[in-house]
Amino acid sequence: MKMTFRWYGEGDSIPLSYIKQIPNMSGVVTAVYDVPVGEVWPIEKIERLKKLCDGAGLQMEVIESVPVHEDIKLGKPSRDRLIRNYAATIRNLGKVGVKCICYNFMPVFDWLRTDLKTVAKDGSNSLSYSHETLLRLDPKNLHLPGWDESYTTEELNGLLEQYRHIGHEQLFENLVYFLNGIMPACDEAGIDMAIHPDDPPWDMFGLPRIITGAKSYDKMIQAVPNKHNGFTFCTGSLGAGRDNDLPAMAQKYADRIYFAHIRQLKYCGDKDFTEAGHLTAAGDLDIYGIVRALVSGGFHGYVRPDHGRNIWGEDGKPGYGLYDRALGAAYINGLFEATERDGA
Ligand code: DNO
Repeated sequence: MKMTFRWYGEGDSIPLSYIKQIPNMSGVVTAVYDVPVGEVWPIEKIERLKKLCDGAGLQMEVIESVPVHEDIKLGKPSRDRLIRNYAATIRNLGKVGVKCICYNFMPVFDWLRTDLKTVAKDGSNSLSYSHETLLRLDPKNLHLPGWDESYTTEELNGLLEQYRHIGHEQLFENLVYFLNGIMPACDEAGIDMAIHPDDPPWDMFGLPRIITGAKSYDKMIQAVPNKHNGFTFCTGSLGAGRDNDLPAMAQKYADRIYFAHIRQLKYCGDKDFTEAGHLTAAGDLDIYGIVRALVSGGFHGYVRPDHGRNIWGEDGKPGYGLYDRALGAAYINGLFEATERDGA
């Protein structure tokens, strides 16, 4: 495995030099943030980012995310041009040595939480989700750090309206159409596409969500067998779905999991959860069992510690501060070292 750390580009308050000091850090997971969704990422911008990473002694082999334009998800006629643009971005990324692209196919909204700073007994704080609170939220007025937000309120209204005609099957067909359109570019560039699961893995505000567990994984592989069609195994997103057996999934799909987001959840209701420190004992997901299953399944992908808490007085970007993610990386390194040596 290759340990990585998410870095939000030059606007990130965490310097690359700090990231480099975390043990076993091979590189960063980053993105070009100032190109409108749907347009081609110019090679100059990609090269600039790559130069910064090189300068810090960090690789830039994973991009999270190249966002997918809503017209592609909606299957609108403009999608063919947008898919060509996406393919051009893939080729440009391939030129600088990118190996893996994390993306998602969630309509309109990316990950959702209802509180960004839930305070724990020890004084740390983390993200949390309450289903009851969510049901009371106004979808037209939601913002989360890290979202690719590019629409006005009117556009958002329009989008929500258009999705009223899109069900799960249609959305899945549109995903397959997209993947078939970009696979030739992936073959050429040697880039793996790693879809991020829907977070949380259920429908939101009447919008369909389709990447929710093992059944979706099987369906995707069957529809697009090309090896460049793979997964970002996000333990926290999939783990919010109480029916998902994460160690079993990790073992079964290890050779299609190109990127693993590892984080912990503490359940506090049928659908509710609070994010916790990475340690297995800190929550309800068997982080040790998941790593062990990845290793024994033959996983060779990238890993990053996902959402951390705010600890030691840090007031970081929710989920993306330095300290707890660094602790997470150290813990995950230990799990991999131990399980790899044991031959899992
Ligand atoms: C949240 C992240 C997601 C993820 C995208 C991938 O913390 O895991 O925003 O980057 O869904 O496209």
